[in-house]
Amino acid sequence: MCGLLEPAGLPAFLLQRQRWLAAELDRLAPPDDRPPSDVHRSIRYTLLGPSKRVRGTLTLLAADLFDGTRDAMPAAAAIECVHASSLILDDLPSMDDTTSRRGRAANHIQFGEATAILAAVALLNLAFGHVASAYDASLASALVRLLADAIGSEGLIGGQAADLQMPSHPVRVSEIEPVDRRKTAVLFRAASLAGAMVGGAGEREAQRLAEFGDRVGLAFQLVDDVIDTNSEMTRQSSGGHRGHLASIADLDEAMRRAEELAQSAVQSLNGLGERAGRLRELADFVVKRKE
Ligand code: GRG
Repeated sequence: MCGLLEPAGLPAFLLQRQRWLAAELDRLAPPDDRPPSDVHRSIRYTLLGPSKRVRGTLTLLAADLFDGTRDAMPAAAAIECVHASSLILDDLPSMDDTTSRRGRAANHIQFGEATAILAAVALLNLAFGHVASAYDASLASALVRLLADAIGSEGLIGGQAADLQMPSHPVRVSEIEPVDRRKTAVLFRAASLAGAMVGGAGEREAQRLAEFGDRVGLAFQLVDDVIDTNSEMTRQSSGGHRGHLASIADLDEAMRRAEELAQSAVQSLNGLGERAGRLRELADFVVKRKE
């Protein structure tokens, strides 16, 4: 069954959507005992592992703003598949070279590098296949395009390529921000926009939600960089080291910027009505989280 990460202070409606999403992912992932069972175990290990599932939740909350009749769950699950794929690839020895993730062995440590790579590619196929079969042709093709652009060389792949070129010394927020935008904010933007598209948002509403996703995603990654920099400093002071990892020179500056981005994300929700309150709470959670 699915792992849930329930950080302190997570509002009940977020927890509820995390649970729905976890159940959908459990149904979507091929069973462990179906061949090739090593690849299926590897897929399930990361897709159903302990996660906040914040991106898929964002898709569900964005769709909730509208009175559309289409179910946003397949789009949200596809976004989570892309996220899981990116985590597996990110940890590989040729990338961040990380041996642990979410408090346990990284996927390639648990299953070997070849299986981890196959699982990561299979997760992308799962994402595309799922949206292609869940929606009518026109929405499915728009969502496939959205995912392809988000993953591509101007999205996650481009962000990761830039991340690998980052200097090993601590950097200013202005240096890390363009990398963080592609590496992380692009998928948050796609998650929010996918919800708008499934919900049946108009062009201006969709634009507002895309902006919300972009800003909240960048804030999320900056907070992540601060958490990582803090834990790397603790690790180094006790003689450890965690592979390639960009770190932040001025943690206060990064937190100020994250808070500013979260506020401006909330401003992009102006005009979207009462139900946008949940997205405001999500933005608040993103900057206050400690893990
Ligand atoms: C082809 C999909 C694909 C990617 C290739 C490897 C890569 C390019 C990109 C890596 C992008 C990446 C892993 C960015 C880090 C984003 C990040 C902050 C991850 C942690 O997110 P959480 O905290 O994770 O939401 P949980 O564990 O809660 O699911």
